[in-house]
Amino acid sequence: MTANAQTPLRIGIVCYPSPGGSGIVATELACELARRGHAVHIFSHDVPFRLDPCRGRLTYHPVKAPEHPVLVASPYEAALAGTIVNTARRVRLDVLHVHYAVPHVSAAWLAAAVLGGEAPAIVATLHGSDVTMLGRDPALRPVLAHTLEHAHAVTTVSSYMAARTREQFGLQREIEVIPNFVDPAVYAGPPDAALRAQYAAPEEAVVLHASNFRPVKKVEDVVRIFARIARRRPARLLLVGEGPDSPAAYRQAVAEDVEDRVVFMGTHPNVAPIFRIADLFLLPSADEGFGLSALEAMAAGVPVVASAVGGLPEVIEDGVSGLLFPPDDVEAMAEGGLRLLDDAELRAAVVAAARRRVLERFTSDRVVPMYEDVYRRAAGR
Ligand code: GMT
Repeated sequence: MTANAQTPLRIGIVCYPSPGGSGIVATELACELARRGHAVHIFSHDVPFRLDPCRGRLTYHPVKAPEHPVLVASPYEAALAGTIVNTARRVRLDVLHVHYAVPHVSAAWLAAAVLGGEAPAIVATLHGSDVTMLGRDPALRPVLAHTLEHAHAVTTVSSYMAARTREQFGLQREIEVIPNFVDPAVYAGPPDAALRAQYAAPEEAVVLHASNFRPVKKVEDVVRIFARIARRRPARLLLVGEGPDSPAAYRQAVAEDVEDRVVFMGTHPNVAPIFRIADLFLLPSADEGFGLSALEAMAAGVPVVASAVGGLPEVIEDGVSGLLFPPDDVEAMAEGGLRLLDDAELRAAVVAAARRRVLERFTSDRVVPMYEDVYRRAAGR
């Protein structure tokens, strides 16, 4: 039978299971692809965060690296390659899509070498610190540069990331930009008044930050900005997620004397209802490949104050669909936040523009076909 554009593909997706942006994008993509009729096989060392809603429609392959007294480091890369080989020999994958370069691109490369003529096309998507931080490591760089140069397709989540990738690895090849996406239906709808009442009194503004609390997210600045807002009007800060800087965020809240106004909510797989009850979202990061959480806020009708770094200016048009400020300028971000909270007209205009922007550029219906197109070209299907 001749394959046509509608032929379902057999797609392997490799990602991290933890609640970071790359794993979330990979998981949401896997679910969308399965919904569109493709056979999807997901490879990870644990069940990915946010996989639950579509579990029945795809196959999860756990990657377990052996432990042995001789092994000083986990042979995860080899175990991942071997798991991919074992699966591909059974189901003949058309495409293997790896999210986050380290060590997924080299594991895919190794699997393809073992599979030979049966190997799937390798598609790599680069998200952020895999290029901007790990990509700078001299021990990782040569293998990353070589495997990326020779993958069937490379995509990045913003033009900023494409430029950083070219510069970091000296790549000559084409890099396609495919942005992060959301299903707008998941974020639409009114705030849940009962949920909101659990966290804030009616007169209090709900300020939100959600991340994996890594240093690049600058959660101490989130608290600094919030404290400046809370000195001028009643407000609560909801912190969704956790990570290495959670203790620093708490210490900062104590130092600013706002710890009784800050709620550490921990990690939640279903964040949309929490986004919907917020009045302001803060993302003062030092860098962002894209800034998925800002997009989630925009989809939920929450105005965003963020730093003008990385891919964020490609997501938010400053002064139109959100407010951007130089990183570290907590005073300006607090002033911007207060304007959005206190000026109903500005707030309504920003929220409407942000929603329009999400619908015009960043919905799953627009973005997932971009990946399908890459897969078909890479696999010749
Ligand atoms: O932190 C990273 O660099 C890795 C990644 C993750 O898994 O947390 O996050 C990145 O990927 C997201 C999805 O593409 C982007 O929206 C985030 O901006 C990006 N984070 C950073 O660049 C800091």
